[in-house]
Amino acid sequence: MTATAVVPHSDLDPFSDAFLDDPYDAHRALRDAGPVVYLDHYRVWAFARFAQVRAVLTDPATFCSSAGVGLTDFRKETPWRAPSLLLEADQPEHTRARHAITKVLTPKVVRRFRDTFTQAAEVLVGKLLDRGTFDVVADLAEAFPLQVFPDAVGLPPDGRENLLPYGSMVFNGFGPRNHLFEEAMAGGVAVRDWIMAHCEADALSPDGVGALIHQAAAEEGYEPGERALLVRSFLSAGVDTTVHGLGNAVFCLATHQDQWQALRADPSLARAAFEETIRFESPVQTFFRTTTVDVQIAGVTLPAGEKVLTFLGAANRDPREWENPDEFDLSRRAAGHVGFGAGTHACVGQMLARLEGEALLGALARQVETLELAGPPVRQLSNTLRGLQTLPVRVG
Ligand code: 4MI
Repeated sequence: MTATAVVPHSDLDPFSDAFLDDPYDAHRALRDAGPVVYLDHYRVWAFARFAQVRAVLTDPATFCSSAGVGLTDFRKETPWRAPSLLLEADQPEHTRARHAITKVLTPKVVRRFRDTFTQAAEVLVGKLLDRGTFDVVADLAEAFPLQVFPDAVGLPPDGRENLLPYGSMVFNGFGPRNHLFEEAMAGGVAVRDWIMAHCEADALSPDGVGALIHQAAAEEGYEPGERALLVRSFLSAGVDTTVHGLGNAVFCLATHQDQWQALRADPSLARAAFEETIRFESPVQTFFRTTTVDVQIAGVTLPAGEKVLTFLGAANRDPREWENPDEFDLSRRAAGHVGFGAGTHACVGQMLARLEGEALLGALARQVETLELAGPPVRQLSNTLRGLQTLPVRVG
């Protein structure tokens, strides 16, 4: 029998507004339907249980990335931008790109940013405390990464407003051509041009991470155009993801006052709070892979050349793996979640992301006594990312 005959089917649309707005009931339904589910809407195989998501991510030879990690199959359709040398590549090309980047993102370089990030976070939180009420998304979750990350990369001060619209194109671009995809891409030519121009060595300050990438990539034998594409990975992956992670973290804390009190009592829990946020409200909800061969998984054979969809956010709340998964709990061991992926493609910037989270949540814990919602949070829908558009709070 063919796999489509034995695998449970679902008519859920994981890229519909309703699903993206509140995915957790649908995640449970997908997990409970079986270890692998066929999504009739997109004709793809879906994995929502932790064990299978992890198995897919840690077998890149079988579940490849070079056909794209969105719905678009690069073997059949032209992608909206040149494929990433890092994200949308397999061995050996991926290994080479990854090596150029890990050569730069050493523990030493990451340590260099600790003081800068911490100080910037303390200053920003101090200003917001003076204001009393503010929008967490614009004034904190966007403002902070938009300052420290482009500084770290070595981008000039002008034009940074292009980073978030570009991120929106990247992350909505992984989904189907629905209204979110079209809206993100509309009028994006100027944004793309700015991004590509600022991946070039002459646009980057000589002491930043971008310049180091150019250097490391040159040593690996990459041509100038390819070196710029490696910098593009930073500008694609480094802003929207952390914006959503930081916004989600403050949202979780403001809506779980016991956990906020625990963090205030012990600001050294800031790192744990960020990690638990990545598990509980995973900023990157989904990624696709493509089967390279007929593959046996959970007792069925999936054909070669097909898209499979991994639900990272659902895996991170799978009760088969986690105790009380729907509880936001700083004291749990959240390590091992797949919010940063897993295996060879696991987030290469995760140490920088954690540093941003630790700096910002630490500053809040040290300076703020009361944190409460000052209005209804509004969700920002994205084909890939989970996060908020606005989050009004009052602090004291
Ligand atoms: C996981 S988010 C992400 C990672 C890498 C790239 C984009 C987004 C890229 O362009 O390499």
